[in-house]
Amino acid sequence: MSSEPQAGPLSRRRFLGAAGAAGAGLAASALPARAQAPAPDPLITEVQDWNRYLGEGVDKRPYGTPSRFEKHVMRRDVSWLTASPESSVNFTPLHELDGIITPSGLCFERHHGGIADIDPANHRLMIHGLVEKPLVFTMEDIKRMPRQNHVHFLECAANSGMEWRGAQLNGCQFTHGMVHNVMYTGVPLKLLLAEAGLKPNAKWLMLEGADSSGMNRSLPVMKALDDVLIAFAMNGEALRPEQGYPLRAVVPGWEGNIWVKWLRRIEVGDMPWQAREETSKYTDLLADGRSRRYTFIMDAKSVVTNPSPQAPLKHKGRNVLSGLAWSGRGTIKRVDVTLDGGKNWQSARIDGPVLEKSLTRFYVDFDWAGQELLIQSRAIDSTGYVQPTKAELRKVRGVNSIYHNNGIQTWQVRPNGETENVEIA
Ligand SMILES: Nc1nc2c(c(=O)[nH]1)N[C@H]1C(S)=C(S)[C@@H](COP(=O)(O)O)O[C@H]1N2
Ligand SMILES: [Mo]
Repeated sequence: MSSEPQAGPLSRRRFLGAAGAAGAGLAASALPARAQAPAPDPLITEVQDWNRYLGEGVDKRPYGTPSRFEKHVMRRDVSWLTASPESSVNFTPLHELDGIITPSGLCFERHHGGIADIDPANHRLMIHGLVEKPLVFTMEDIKRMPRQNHVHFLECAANSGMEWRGAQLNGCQFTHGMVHNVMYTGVPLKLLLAEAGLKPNAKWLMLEGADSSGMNRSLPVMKALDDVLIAFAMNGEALRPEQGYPLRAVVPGWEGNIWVKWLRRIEVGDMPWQAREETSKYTDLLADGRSRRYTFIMDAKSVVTNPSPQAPLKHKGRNVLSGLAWSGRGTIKRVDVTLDGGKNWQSARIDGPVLEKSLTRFYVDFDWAGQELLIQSRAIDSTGYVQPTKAELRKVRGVNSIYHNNGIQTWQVRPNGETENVEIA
């Protein structure tokens, strides 16, 4: 893909767009630069194949897939990050997406033991421990209980983890792509717990997966009684196998690790379990050797997805800057954007639904004269919390950490449009 600003003959879209905008009386600065007159364009003057021949019938795509021209839109992994693809991660192509919903087939995946292949007829969820009545639910039992729909982001605590010691990976897919945003359908966990009846000393739950890693995490009962869902559907259809089919925990605003997939067991106890994933992993080793533990909530964060290293600027004049902001503590109240490394800030235009603990889409419509840009975004959430700089984070947390890096990201756009991951002091 060329990152040079486009020269050459005007495209049809460009010509019509300019004429239409002029007709609507927009300010001159909002118009793309244009040549004197459009060159003759065969895409306008000649009939194309797709306009001449019958297309495929309705019997060819019982389950639809994207256009063959969209094959570059895919999850990507970084082979040197992990020892095997079964205990690994791939990344959401954030720079190719818009709006707030992540298409199911593009949601990043994080597995500790590969994808469990579960026949829902043979799947069970057991609730036991400090309960009046231990219970075993089939999938059909769960689907006969009152259900709810909620859109939430899931962010792995290791998202941006490679960036603690400085700019590393060249693309927002890799620096920020361990996040997805999905509409879930499921049963509130508090309803399942009410059926089993919590004993008075019930304080913690242990959630366990049915995959080969049997991954487990401790969840405080208070959160379980608040907004946790036991979900069987995402984006209107059954969960994808990668996302925990047939059943997963949805723990809004909290780190992805605790969203146990292929959920098969909930044990009720009075203390946390000190599982591997909450002791050796997903804890933050501080500069003084102490370790932050049970840091469940994902603080406010944002990233400019376009332009970014995989999506350079290609045109001078009118451009759309786009990005995502989210907070595990509520909604996004405002996003500030700078194009000059923090000298000037403006409020971005938020468009689309602004939901609790959900990705939120923002835009800045701007003119580019071809100068170097240093682009940053800064999220402010409904609690008033302001996304910190990386320097501010390092002051408190040191550089031993892998997890919970919500620092401000910088992209440098060069005069030729190429865009790179950088840090500025
Ligand atoms: N059973 C089970 N649940 C799991 C995992 C796993 O390996 N096994 N990975 C966890 C981690 S670390 C994350 S970040 C999220 C990733 O969810 P996703 O694959 O839907 O993106 O699932 C969590 N739940
Ligand atoms: Mo994770």
